[in-house]
Amino acid sequence: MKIGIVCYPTFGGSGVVATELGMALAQKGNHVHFITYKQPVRLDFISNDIHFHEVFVEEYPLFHFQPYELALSSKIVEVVEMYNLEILHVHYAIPHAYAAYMAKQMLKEKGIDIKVVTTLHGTDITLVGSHPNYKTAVEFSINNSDVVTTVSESLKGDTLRLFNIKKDIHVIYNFIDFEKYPEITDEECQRSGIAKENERIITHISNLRPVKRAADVIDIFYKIQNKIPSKLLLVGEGPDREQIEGQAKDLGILDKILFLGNSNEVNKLLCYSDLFLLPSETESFGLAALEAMAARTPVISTNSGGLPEVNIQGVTGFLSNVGDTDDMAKNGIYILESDERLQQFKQNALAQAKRFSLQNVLPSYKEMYKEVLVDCC
Ligand code: GMT
Repeated sequence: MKIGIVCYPTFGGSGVVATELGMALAQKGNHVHFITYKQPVRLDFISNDIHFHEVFVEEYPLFHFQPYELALSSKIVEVVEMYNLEILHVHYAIPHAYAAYMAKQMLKEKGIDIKVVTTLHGTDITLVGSHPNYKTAVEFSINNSDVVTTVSESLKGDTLRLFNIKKDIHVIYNFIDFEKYPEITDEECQRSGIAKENERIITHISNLRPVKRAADVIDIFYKIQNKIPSKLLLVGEGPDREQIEGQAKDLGILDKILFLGNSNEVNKLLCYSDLFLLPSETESFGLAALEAMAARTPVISTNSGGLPEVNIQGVTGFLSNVGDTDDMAKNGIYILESDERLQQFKQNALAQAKRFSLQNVLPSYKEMYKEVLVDCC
């Protein structure tokens, strides 16, 4: 199959999923064309079957906002025509589904019927997409996609609740490529460089946007380290970084926190981890939690959005109400205070993550592509 993938090339979950999917499809012999404004950060696999097409937006003094959608839809038309693409798979509705619809209409005029698959990822529905400024266009582009998928049942429910949707929505869960999560021995992991032998290592990975409630991460960690000697690894960059650094300083725990910035090697960083914190306001799936579980790390999360579909209460970790940092800290301490219990939770986390392996999820995408193409011709 010849597939075009439109995504954000950054560290966000939607771009990560799109890139991992593209690489997996190419490994299976499909021709994959990434169309975006920068090389995707997770694109670490080079092959004849992977192409990257950069979307350029020229600055012009008249424009207060640069017309990215216009440049993107023109680039899609160019790439579909040049490489005879059969399917265009866009990740994150805004503005990708809208640009794909425009490209589809332009291609129709040239006698080309490109099939558009839109995968909704979360904030494109729950936070941004349903805002009155965007809702009409987002709803229109979802309804005019050939196939729509969401990354969890919860996000499907949100989409149907917030928009007037006239299409079936397929749920295809996010996945994990276990080849990137090999079993790492204690010697290889070298956790002694980060923490003392008696200390636990706690991790949080996110884009530090308000929806992640990073202040709750600091609060939970503060409460845990009062009872259990521990260190916090904070991976990611974002608008709340400065504020939480100040919060940690005020609480006197700055020396127990390592701010590591963005990383495209989270699989390696997670080998240090005993516990993962994800106290988000909402999370359509929680790819970061799944990545932690694949690295044998139990998860303390909220019970919002799709998190209960990933993190299982009392088995792979615990789920609490948004903002209940006392409960999250109590649950974290419960897991960390016993070596035996921690090992059991680690094993359970890995077993649950395996349900979302690439091998289990990729066939759903391939079947869906085949159905779209059969429907078309
Ligand atoms: O906020 C983020 O984490 C980024 C955002 C994105 O679309 O890039 O993540 C969303 O998509 C991920 C991949 O499908 C999901 O795992 C995240 O739960 C979702 N984030 C939210 O819903 C807040």
